[in-house]
Amino acid sequence: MPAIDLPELPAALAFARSGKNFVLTSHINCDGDGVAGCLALQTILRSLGKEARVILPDPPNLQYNFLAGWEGIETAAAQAPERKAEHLIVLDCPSLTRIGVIKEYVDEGTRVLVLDHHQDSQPFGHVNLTTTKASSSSELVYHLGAALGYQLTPAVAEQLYMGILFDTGGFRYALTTPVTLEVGAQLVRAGARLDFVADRLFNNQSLPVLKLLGRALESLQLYCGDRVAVVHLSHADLDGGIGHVDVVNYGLMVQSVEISVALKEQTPGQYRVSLRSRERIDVRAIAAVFDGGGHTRAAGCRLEGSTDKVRAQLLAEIAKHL
Ligand SMILES: [Mn+2]
Repeated sequence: MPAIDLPELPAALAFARSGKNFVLTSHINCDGDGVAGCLALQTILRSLGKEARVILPDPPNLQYNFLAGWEGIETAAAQAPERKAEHLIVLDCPSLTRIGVIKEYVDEGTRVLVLDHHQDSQPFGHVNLTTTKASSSSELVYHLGAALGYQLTPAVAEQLYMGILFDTGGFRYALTTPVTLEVGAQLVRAGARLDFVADRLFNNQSLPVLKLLGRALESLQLYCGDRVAVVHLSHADLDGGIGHVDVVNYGLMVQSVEISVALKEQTPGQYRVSLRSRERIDVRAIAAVFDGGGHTRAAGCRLEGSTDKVRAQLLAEIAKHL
């Protein structure tokens, strides 16, 4: 059985076994790893006779709607819930501030378990199953489930496989380890359909989103001696409910580019910034300057101002890291 060193695994097992009612959640703007990991862990806990609800701070991207259990996902209401959580499990979230309105479910009686693999992860739980050696939170759920003696079903194997595929970009990014590949193999043995999941995850755009990607590529410009690519989508581009389009990775397709930046104007004058790098450059350190975070090769932050100002601020910081 593939395994990694997780010092708090015994405490996490005790947490799972001793609790009765669980709330599972992830960070705001939850990604494929968080959604898939929550759904898999929900089934694992239910197999132990526990009550487990997946309650996310905001509605997840419809891109993952092929996952088993999708229709049971709840979104937190803005107002305080009737009942606080007894046992809260937070997946894929480096700090308590990033659970958004889920904080309303926490009081002094709430026991918190954190499963996370971010470099800047803060141990904010009573128990913290955190390591940078796991590809994804879904991989951590695999290890936790295996240690609990859970027998994988095809549906859960497929959820975990999708979470891992999402975070590793199809087993391509550096956070993929030999253990990640072994876990992937176990999940396929247990019934995850690898071609189906890859197709649903990566060939799952609407025509408007694909056209938006075209506009993003059209905006691509190179800076710093062609070593930095910047794409930009204005609020007008993003308006109309299109919301999610993953454009930042395309900048790295340009041979000379070492850092790719995507600027998405979520609301007028407010930018969500994504950063990606090839080997060598730590974009998390760049994002951290602007109160963001993430991983060495993939990070993000938020900035305010005009496009020119935001771009200039970022390029000034990036230049220090080239
Ligand atoms: Mn993750």
